[in-house]
Amino acid sequence: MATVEEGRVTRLRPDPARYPYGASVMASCKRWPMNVGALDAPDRVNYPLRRVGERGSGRWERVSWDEALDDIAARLSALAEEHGPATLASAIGGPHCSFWPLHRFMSRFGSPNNMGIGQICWNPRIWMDMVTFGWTVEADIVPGLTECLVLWGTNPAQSDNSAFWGHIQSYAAGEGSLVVIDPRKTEAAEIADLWLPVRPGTDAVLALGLLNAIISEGLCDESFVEAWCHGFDELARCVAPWTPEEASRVCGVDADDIRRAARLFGSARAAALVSGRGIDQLGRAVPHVHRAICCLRAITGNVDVPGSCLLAEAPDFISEQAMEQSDAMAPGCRTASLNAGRTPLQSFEGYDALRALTERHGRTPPMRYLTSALPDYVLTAMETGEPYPVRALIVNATNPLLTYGDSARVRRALAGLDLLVVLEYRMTPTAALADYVLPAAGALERPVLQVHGGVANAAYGGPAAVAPLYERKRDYDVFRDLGLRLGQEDAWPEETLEEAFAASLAPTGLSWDEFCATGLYWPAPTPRKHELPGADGAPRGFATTTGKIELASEFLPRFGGSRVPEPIVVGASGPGGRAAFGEVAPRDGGLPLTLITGARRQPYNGSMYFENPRFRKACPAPQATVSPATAAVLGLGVGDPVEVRTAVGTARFLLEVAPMRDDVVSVDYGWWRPEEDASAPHFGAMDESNANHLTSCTAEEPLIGTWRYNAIPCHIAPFAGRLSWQDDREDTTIPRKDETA
Ligand SMILES: Nc1nc2c(c(=O)[nH]1)N[C@H]1C(S)=C(S)[C@@H](COP(=O)(O)OP(=O)(O)OC[C@H]3O[C@@H](n4cnc5c(=O)[nH]c(N)nc54)[C@H](O)[C@@H]3O)O[C@H]1N2
Ligand SMILES: Nc1nc2c(c(=O)[nH]1)N[C@H]1C(S)=C(S)[C@@H](COP(=O)(O)OP(=O)(O)OC[C@H]3O[C@@H](n4cnc5c(=O)[nH]c(N)nc54)[C@H](O)[C@@H]3O)O[C@H]1N2
Ligand SMILES: [Mo]
Repeated sequence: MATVEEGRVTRLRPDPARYPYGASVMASCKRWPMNVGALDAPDRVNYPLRRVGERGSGRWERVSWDEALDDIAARLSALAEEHGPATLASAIGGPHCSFWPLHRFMSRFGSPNNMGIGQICWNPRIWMDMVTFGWTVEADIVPGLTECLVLWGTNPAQSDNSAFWGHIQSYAAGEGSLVVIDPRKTEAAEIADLWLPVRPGTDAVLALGLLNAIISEGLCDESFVEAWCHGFDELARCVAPWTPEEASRVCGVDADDIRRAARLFGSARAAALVSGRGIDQLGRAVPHVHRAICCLRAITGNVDVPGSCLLAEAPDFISEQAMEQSDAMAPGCRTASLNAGRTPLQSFEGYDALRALTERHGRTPPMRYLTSALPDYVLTAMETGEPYPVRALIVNATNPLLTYGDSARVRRALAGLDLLVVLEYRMTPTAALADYVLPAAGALERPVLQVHGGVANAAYGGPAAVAPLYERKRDYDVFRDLGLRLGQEDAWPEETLEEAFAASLAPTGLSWDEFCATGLYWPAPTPRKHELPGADGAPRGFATTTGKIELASEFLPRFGGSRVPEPIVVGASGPGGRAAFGEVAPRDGGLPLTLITGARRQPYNGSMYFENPRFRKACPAPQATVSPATAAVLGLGVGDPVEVRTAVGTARFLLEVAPMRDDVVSVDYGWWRPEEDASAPHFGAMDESNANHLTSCTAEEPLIGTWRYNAIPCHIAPFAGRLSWQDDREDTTIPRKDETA
């Protein structure tokens, strides 16, 4: 609830009448109050800026929007003339805004080259859920009804410290059991009944072990399997070798604990499971882990049942897929796809095949996400001109120099472009390389309608509090204005974002104002939809090839995938082990460990909010976390500087000690210094502690292309020098070595 005086927001309060409200969440959340200050922060970009010096030199001139957009449109036309429209790529990141305006622009311009981070966040689960169940499922955690909850590779205490984490805490305080699968003893693991400290990258084997135990102990829901599952015998055969003892040898979890987890999950009347990016970022193992999780749900009868998980409903509003206008793609768009023939699922072929199934139940998958181009391929096209040159890039709401894999590669590729346009709030290292930095309107300056990628009948949002300040623009207006300059008149009928949102909500019968009154549209999903009568009066089943849940997939083999989940292990723990990622030479006093990156930590988000002095005081330095035993072997204590090296590069952190596996180091991601010069060669100090100097974005998984941010062989050693963060230390609260237990 914003108080607006003379066009400025002077005060913000939580609004108990609107979603999402929770008194204790609002009291503990550090982020919402900062929005007032962020609106007028001195480092916000307020006017379109055009590069005048050399690329990255940090020399800019202020230009008008007309000058900027006229020139960008002219240069895009010329580049498209020379190389074809696919020479333009776009980059997005986390769901900071609605991405359909950018994607509509790209579809109409004629380029399929929208890069995202979907292949390591969201897509793998969406793909495997859809392939197995005919659509996505969401956990339905109901205290009193849900008897077992598994959190797998997710730590909502830090990543979703909203009503959701509160909900999990109250669930855990009740009768239901909580199982946490994570190499770190997270806050969630602390309150769990059972913590399975899995060796990073071995989750597929752990899942097969759980399936084995459930089947061999007779914990399957036999009537559900009989009626609704396809390929049970085949699944049973493939999990047979993976007794808890066998699985234990690979995944490092005690065999008895695997059995206990299987019993908790398998004997619960209703069991729910939530997975996170811990298992989305495992390269080649990813589809197998997700498929095995789908099978766990299915053979225990925990699909589309209250208290377990519910299949999402088709949206009543106009889906994101339609808002993107991806069916109206300019000719040539599809054939130019860099994914074609390389990542057969994450491609138009895979998408069309999936859609043919789901549309039988009236559901259209989000095309732009499930066909988005692999950063690896787009960067290669930038670097080498193969298979054709990608010469221009529009970056919207992402900071790829810090958040995409292999930052040095990303920086080189972006620095070599003919045209780089960045829509941003502030001068990030990515923006510093641009030809144009365009000032984006932020949270209070634009209406919001978030629709979860369009895979559910759920939307939340609300009105803008104020019109954009200075010359900032909403991204809808930027892409519309650019589109109109490039002959896209028929693509942009609504003049404003509010009108576009109103049009998309129209089929629900709600006006924009009616929606804004509560900020939430979420009719409760109907359970057991497979039992509803289909066209012929018989139960309609699931929208898969066989009409059943596919434990053995009839779909994936069409794209070179396996029918049943396989025991794929990646990283240091996998076959070929450390050599698979290149040899990392040991150094004096150091240790070879398995690296995981980016475990979430409040109050930051990705590469955001480091400009906030209060946050920096509370959390002043990027940390590398190891177990107490590992710290002892290294002879190091809390706050000591360490250097982490992989086959890709080096980054430095201060040591943190916490309960976790001894063979793992977990490093923070996103760190840079917004208070320093973001331009070359300093780039806001992004080279000192950047987790993505340690990762690669090489497409690894053959169906979707998922790369790896976890389970990476690395070497950690004491660092003899001083880190810049230590100079911040005087006025900070980070504990020193002498204060450690
Ligand atoms: N504060 C904060 N919140 C955020 C974000 C942020 O940057 N900061 N980012 C947002 C985004 S983009 C996302 S996608 C979500 C992600 O939200 P979550 O999915 O909850 O991600 P994390 O909190 O990082 O939890 C991932 C967990 O996986 C574990 N893990 C690492 N490797 C493995 C492995 O091989 N196997 C298993 N089983 N576990 C492993 C890590 O130890 C970590 O605890 O968070 C969102 N919320
Ligand atoms: N090593 C490692 N790397 C990771 C991850 C990891 O766990 N480990 N996680 C990955 C995951 S899951 C994700 S989703 C990505 C996140 O990657 P990004 O989305 O790139 O991460 P952010 O730092 O949150 O970048 C957001 C940028 O967009 C700007 N911004 C925010 N909101 C808006 C807006 O509305 N409009 C505009 N124009 N700009 C805006 C911010 O100022 C900021 O610079 O990172 C990925 N990278
Ligand atoms: Mo993400």
